[in-house]
Amino acid sequence: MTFSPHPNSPSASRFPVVVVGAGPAGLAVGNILRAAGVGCLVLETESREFIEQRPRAGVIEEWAVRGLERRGLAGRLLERAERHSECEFRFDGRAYRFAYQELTGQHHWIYPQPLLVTDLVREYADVRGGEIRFGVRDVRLHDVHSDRPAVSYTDPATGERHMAHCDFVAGCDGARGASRAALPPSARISRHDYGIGWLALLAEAPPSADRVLFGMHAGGFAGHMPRSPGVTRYYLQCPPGDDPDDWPEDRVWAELQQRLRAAGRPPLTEGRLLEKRVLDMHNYVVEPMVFGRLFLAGDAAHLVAPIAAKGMNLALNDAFLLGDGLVAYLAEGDRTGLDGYSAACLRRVWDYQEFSEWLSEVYHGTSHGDPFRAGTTLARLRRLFASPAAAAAFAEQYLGTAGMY
Ligand code: RFL
Repeated sequence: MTFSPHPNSPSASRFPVVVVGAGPAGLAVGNILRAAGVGCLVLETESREFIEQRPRAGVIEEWAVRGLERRGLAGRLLERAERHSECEFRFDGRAYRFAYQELTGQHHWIYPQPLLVTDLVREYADVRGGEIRFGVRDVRLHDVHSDRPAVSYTDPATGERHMAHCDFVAGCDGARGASRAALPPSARISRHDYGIGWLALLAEAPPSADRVLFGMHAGGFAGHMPRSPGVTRYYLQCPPGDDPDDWPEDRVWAELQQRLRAAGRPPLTEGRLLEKRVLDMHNYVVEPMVFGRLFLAGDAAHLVAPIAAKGMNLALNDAFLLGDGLVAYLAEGDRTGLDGYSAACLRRVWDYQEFSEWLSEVYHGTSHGDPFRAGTTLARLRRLFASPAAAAAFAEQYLGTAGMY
């Protein structure tokens, strides 16, 4: 390992790697580094309590679960997560089960993101002894194009400014972090806006089915995602920028009941709404994902609207590749993983973006008032249930099992 000497200043420190952001990506990278004995510092703007409760994702693909397991990070997940084998499409007043596990041999694992983050923080900080600072302010990246990059931040308790020198910066601070702000003009950012909003809801209500439900309805898409025995995530398509206050509980449940109604299925079990926010559905991809000594991972590099439940899975894929690549280089001088990092991540990123776009048309194509789009959307749906080849292709993309990654 090659480390530069400690800078001669009381408020400066030196780590082989500084990880910016303690979401799934940053914490997975930190854990991989600590397991190999590589020193690192994780910087996070929020408090530990906040990140351990922030509700978001819930669906983890089986390859990602196995990736966590191989790195000793899935103990509680394997004990507590539910496994799903099928999902259900509802359209034209009927329900159509889609048994993806029979087609791929793999499951979706249902484990709320705050539980995964809680597990990863505990393992990193309390078990593997990793350094982490919560609540830091004014995080700034410096000299990432030199071989002596650094990250500065303000300590929330003292107000003192610190400089952490390092060999590499892992930019894992999501869509609005300091890493994205530090990108050079050469970064290409490709964007796609669906022009659609989703009202994202968390309900204190048991799931109404033991599977994910997708409702395609002339009034708009609706989704049902089990999260735990007492909590269910729901989505309702709405105009982008809609005000959540225009969606009182009565209106929410009336729309959900209507859009997810299907012959032979009971009405949804209703409950108090714990979260209600409007997401404007858009995507972006930053290319490449490496700028000098700054390696982006997760939402900092690519945002994928939660249409196909892919964002956290991509964040974990990046983290595995980056963590392993950094360990190989810092411990053995092998640069192969770091050199191929961006291209390897982007293969899965673009494939998942394409699938999300395809699925978005399935979800939303019947609700635009355009009979042509509604016709082609229904043709896609019917094909899934009539053609074994189409079903196999869908299952492979939905579970992320393609061999090409
Ligand atoms: P995160 O989770 O945003 O973590 C970034 C962390 O960085 C901190 N931060 C900073 N730290 C230091 N300095 C700064 N300047 C900083 N600025 C920010 C933040 O506080 C945060 O702690 O990014 P990461 O690790 O890349 O993980 C990405 C996932 O969080 C995201 O892709 C998923 O939540 C997307 N997503 C889903 N993905 C799935 O794979 N399956 C799902 O079922 C799924 N459901 C969802 C979702 C996202 C949703 N929302 C809220 C958009 C459902 C929803 C409703």
